[in-house]
Amino acid sequence: PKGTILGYPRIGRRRELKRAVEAFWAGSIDAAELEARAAELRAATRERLAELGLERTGSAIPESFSYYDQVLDTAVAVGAVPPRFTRFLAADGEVDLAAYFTIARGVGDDAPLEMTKWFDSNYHYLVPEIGPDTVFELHPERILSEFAEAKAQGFLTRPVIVGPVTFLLLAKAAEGAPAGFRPLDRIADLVPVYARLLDRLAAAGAEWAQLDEPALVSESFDESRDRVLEAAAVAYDALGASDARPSIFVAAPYGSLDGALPVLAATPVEAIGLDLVRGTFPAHLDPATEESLAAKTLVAGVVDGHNIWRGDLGAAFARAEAVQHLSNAVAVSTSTSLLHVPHDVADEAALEPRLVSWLAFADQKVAQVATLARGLIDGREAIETDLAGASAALADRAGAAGVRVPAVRQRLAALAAGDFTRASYDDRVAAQASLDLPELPTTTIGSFPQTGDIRRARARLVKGELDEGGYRQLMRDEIERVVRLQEELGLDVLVHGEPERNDMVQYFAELLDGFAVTQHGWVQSYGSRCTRPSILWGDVSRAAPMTVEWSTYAQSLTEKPVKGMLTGPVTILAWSFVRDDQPLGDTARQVALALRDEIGDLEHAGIRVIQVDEPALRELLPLKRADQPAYLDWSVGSFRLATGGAAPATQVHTHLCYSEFGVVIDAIKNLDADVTSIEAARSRMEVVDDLGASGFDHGIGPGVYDIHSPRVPSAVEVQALLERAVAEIPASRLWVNPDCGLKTRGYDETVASLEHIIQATRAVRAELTESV
Ligand code: THG
Ligand code: ZN
Repeated sequence: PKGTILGYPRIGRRRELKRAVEAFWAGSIDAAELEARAAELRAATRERLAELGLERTGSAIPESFSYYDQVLDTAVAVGAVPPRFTRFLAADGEVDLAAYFTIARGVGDDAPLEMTKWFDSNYHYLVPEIGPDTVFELHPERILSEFAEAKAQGFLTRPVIVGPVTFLLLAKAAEGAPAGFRPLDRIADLVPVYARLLDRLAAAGAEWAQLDEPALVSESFDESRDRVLEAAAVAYDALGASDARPSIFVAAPYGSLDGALPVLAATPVEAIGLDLVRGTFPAHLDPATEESLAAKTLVAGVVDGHNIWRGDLGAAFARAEAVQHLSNAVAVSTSTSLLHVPHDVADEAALEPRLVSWLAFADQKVAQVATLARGLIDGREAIETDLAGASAALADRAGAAGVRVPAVRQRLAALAAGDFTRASYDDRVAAQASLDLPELPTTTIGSFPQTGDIRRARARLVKGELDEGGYRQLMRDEIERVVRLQEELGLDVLVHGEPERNDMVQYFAELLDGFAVTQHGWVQSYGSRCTRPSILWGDVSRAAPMTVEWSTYAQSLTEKPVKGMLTGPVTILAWSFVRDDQPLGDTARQVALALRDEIGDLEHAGIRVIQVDEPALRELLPLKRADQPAYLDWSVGSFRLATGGAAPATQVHTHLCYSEFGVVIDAIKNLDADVTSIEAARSRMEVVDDLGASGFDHGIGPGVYDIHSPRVPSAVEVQALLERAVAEIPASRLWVNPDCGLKTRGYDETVASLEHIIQATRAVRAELTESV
């Protein structure tokens, strides 16, 4: 085929899969019903993709469905299920749906697979656990049945699976593996299982299989590049050598293959997918590589799969044409799976039509691919109207009011170095003594449980069943309850609990100029959980204070300091769809200035502690080392710009979570926050050592309660974590807090856990007093 996509959203246009999966978990539908609904969704997806212009029988349509996560699917397909879950499997090792979700979600004391970010996206995958003794064993049932299901529907589709190199690089060493063991050590044992899978697919009639190898574009793994390339060579030479197999398409989204391109070119794989949006094609190729590539299909990923802009279709076509001299088999595709974008802009009746004309969600991207494919076959003239339409939309967007706002630009242009710097830390500590906090101050990260009542109130407000005044009163009542609870518990720095926020980014996007929000633009974040990223389309500014009313109301209820709660500029960008017509750093500084004004207003209203969360600081770190310094410069700079106007007496906190922060420790230091709370409970406080080693010398609150699990830690357990922290960090700089916000937890476990945290803190305070 001349046009394809690397993957399609699987959650459903109206989140049908989320609903079905959650109904299955709740016991209200059985496995057969879940299977039936999923099959219906898959069938509708195939029909839709054909309707949008992908060939029905040309292996153009990927089988990229997953009930939860594609990395888990791959682990299950190769039999890499951690021993703690084997008791849930059938006698022959097959993983039924109930077992599959148990591995994803854990049960009792058996922790689920760890979850972490998928490349530089807001999608989270489950981390396979691989040890020296992991037995790889093929379980192709689901892959084969979905392919057969498509065939019965009249489609010849292309099965998609995570490739062996990426699979092992994304895995972590299983518990008990000897020091120095790396999952990649097992490549030679794993590849034969993939070979058998290919064999089975060929027997089932598959003509192509897609193996996703995004790890080949990344330098962010704890493995040398040489070893990674060697593994790729060994794996694809071996897979290519098998005699009964479909053609192999290795897809490499999220960046440039660089040195991995000659390596893949030298293997027998039939097609290579290049991300020509985020990545580039090497300027020079050695003659051997040129010769091998000429015999392969080059799949030019020229339609951006990771954002929602309609973009410059003519330029995309030119990029596809530019690789045509390298091979006479060039196809166009999306640069990445469309997993990262919502289904269809046509569902957004409430968006400005003009904005809609600038956008392309998954279905529009598929249509763009089909158009470009037609252009490759029939020539540019055949698609000239489509290219002109996209260009006109782009020109319209560039000139539209709000895209460039002179006042915002002038303010940005007038920034000086001093705007990024606060008083010295020592002066700030002295000024903040008036907060009169005890040793080991206790606090929470910001949100309290979002109860059904809170969600229902918001839903009623949106539907017009509750007026603004009634809604505000309900939120104030909730804030009062949360403040009273914290006083009873004995916390030192309180929060208002954020009942008024649907999402920590969307809340701000709805209030800032330059953003639009969608009604149905859901994107899978992990498992059945979705977010609705906002669209940052224009220059950003703040029309009015955004949080002051709630924070000052909370502060009016108590003598204890209440933290003002803001989301930082990097996280606002990371969790939105961001304009692609200017450097991210410029956009981040616009957001930072809006937050800076908010901080000023909070200070004037008497708020003395202000937290600016940056959980996504690590997420946007570029995959290539060479690009990282520039990123760290603008990301850290934007945080400092947001907080740089705070008075010395205002205590600035930040919070980081969802990632391994070891690689960005210096950046965390450079944020220059007075206090940093950071996820640490699951990693047994490793980050404390990293921060200690880096010379970090400001306040630090390593999380002592893993809020991602319903488990309530005992006071003894928390005390042990705190004792470990006190051994590393002077007590004068140590804070006590959970790992993250409490919004996904219930009240019972929240209250119990916070009680234990307070008890443990009191015990450690007493130990410290004794030892003086
Ligand atoms: N907001 C945004 N992105 C995020 C997080 C967030 N990315 C990282 C991390 N947190 C991902 N975690 C979650 C946790 C919960 C939910 C989504 C992502 C969630 N979503 C609701 C659901 O799917 O039912 C919908 C929420 C809503 O109604 O808006 O619970 O916090 N942007
Ligand atoms: Zn967090």
